[in-house]
Amino acid sequence: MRITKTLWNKASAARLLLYKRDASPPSNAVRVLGAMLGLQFDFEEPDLLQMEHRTPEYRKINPMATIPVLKDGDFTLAESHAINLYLLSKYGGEQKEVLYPSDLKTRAVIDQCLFFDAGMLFRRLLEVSQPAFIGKIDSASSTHIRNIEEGYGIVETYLESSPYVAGDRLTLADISLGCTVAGLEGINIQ
Ligand SMILES: N[C@@H](CCC(=O)N[C@@H](CS)C(=O)NCC(=O)O)C(=O)O
Repeated sequence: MRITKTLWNKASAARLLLYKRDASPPSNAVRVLGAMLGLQFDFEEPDLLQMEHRTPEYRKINPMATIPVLKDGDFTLAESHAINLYLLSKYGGEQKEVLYPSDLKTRAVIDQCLFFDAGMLFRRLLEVSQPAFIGKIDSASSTHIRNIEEGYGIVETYLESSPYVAGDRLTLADISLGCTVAGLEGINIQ
């Protein structure tokens, strides 16, 4: 049998374990990169409605009490953007230079997009999806909608000057922002 990196994660026989949910944009960003790199994950799916991510046991794994979380052997890492940077650095091979080029300014613009996603765009999605998920609200408020539209406007502005958010090629920034935008598309704004 031909052993490829889809069967064995390159340079390591350790299985990758990902704590995720299917409807979670940051979890999906990790899965998209994993698929692009041919990585295999085992999955754990904490039930967020049952607050399984707020238990003392889960907080030992991730004090932030969020998904995704990656376990690579005995190494544990939370925060999708940090996880993707780690996975790309460790398993990316030739994709490293493609998805996160070493050119200082190109990389800085990608970082700008990753921080924008973590600090602004995804937060704005969470402001609606989190209370909706636990039944506190049944529709987005005008403030939610205004904030989301402003976030979309920023993405659109980036895309006015280049085909991808951080330049001429698809990078880590498109993976994270693309998954957040896909999540925003799921919000029923009327
Ligand atoms: N910036 C974090 C955001 C993680 C996050 O907030 N994930 C959500 C699910 S999509 C979560 O764990 N929510 C649980 C909670 O906030 O209680 C990342 O990119 O990993």
